[in-house]
Amino acid sequence: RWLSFLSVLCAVVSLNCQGQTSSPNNIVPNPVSFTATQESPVILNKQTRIVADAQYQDQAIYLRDLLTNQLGLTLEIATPDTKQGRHSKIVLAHDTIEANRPEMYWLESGGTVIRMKARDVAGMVHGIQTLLQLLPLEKEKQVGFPTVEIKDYPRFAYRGMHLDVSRHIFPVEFLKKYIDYLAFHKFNNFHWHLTDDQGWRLEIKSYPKLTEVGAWRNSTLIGHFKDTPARYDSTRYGGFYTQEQVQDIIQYAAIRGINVIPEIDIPGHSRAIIAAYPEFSTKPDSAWQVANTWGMYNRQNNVLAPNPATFQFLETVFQEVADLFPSEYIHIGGDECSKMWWKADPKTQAFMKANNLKDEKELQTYFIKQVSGYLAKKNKKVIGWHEILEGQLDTTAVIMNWGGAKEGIAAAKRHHPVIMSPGNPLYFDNYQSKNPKDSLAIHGYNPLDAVYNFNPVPAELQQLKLDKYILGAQANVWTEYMGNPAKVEYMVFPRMSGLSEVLWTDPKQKNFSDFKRRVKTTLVPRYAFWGSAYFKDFERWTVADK
Ligand code: TNX
Repeated sequence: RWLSFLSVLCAVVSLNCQGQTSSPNNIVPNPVSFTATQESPVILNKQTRIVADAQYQDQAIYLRDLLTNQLGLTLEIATPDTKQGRHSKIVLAHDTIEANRPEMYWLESGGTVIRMKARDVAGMVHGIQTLLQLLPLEKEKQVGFPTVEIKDYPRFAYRGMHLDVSRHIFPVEFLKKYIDYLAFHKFNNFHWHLTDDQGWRLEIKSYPKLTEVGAWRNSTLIGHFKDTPARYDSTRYGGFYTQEQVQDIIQYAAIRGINVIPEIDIPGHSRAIIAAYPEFSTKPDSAWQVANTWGMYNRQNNVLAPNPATFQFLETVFQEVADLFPSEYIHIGGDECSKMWWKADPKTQAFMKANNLKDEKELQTYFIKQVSGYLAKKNKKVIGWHEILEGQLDTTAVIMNWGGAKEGIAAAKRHHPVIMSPGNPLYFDNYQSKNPKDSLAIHGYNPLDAVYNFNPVPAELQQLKLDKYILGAQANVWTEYMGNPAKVEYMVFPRMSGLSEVLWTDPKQKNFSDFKRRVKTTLVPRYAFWGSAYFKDFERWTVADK
């Protein structure tokens, strides 16, 4: 049946079928249900119109621009009440009855119509991605779109990709490209790691020195190769995003169905803050510099001191952040807070005593609770790295476990929602090959099959019927050794494509060798079309390689 479908398709769009395999479903991530019929395809040409309901006008423009880019056809956009002619149509319909789940879309095509139905923007955007994957990557005057029926929705509600812009900063244009990558792969959250020891990257109007001072360091990474150890020179490096740029990015993402979650990492990882405002540190008289090297920075002070000025600062900053970002969740970091500086500081010890905090873990929890309180006043909830559970928090706090699965399991047992992001296999800063000449990366080995075969729901939680606490998963892209956009792309492709299927597709419909086939038919040509770098040797390296 597939073969005869393909031959009809090929007869009409003879050029476009070259190189296709015998399966008509080349879509990544694999949809819930896909049926193709033998009817003749819908012909798209420059008369074709995009007919969009009021809710989807922005997505109509988004689709038009993508079609222009991909096919060289710029279609007119109409609303359903404008008089329709005999031209073919791509219909973007708002529908809550058939599209009865969040982020769901139906895509049906036949005769002269391609119709997509969705109840929300994200669902419509997902439909658009599928539609584009069913079209060739060539400039054509006329193309045939196969007659299909696709009903599709995600396995997990949270599907995230993170990007660290502190260790290296990337231009706004690249952040938009990154958001396009997320949209293509049907992710719905961009976790933007905006602050760390090596640079504060977000304009804060009430504390201008955060960017005047905190955004700059005196070291630049040179060399990206494993066989040449990382070297630095002492040129000034840095930069930041203005609030205007941030708003532009948020809006760009929203049109693409993506929520932007900012992370302001406290009370550790705060060296850039104390370089700008030493009064918030346990050693206010020291001249701290923004960190010039990587690592946990244990031995050098990077923690906030619990004094009134610090809490005033945190309240003001988090309120400004809450006003800027529409996201329901704000990430407050909370990872790797070194306790030694609190232990060594008499003022901190006095503060702990006065507030009945028996140890430094309780002080850390105190920080998290204060900040959660400031955010609650702005109707925001918090996400934090798993260390925030070293104390008792109320269960609205979402936990991102970066160690192993075990911290995620522990959090779910305490009835916290969990976003699984264990280092193994979801740290995309780790190596994807054992090739000694591979580009420089950090510690572990997370090849494509490890990512593809990852199950965000541990069996133990399933048995305990606690799996409902798993919201989804996220891969993290720490950029110590990613000094430019091409290196980021090299590290995320095709692993991010693999993760998209983990998060979207029913496990019963997953198959690694078929996935690799689709990477070749669908993704490799697109990586090239986008001008993106990627790791080409993904079939060679697997977890079995020692
Ligand atoms: C640990 S994971 C960190 C980051 C580093 C990363 C390198 C986490 C929450 N903190 O600061 O960039 O390791 O893999």
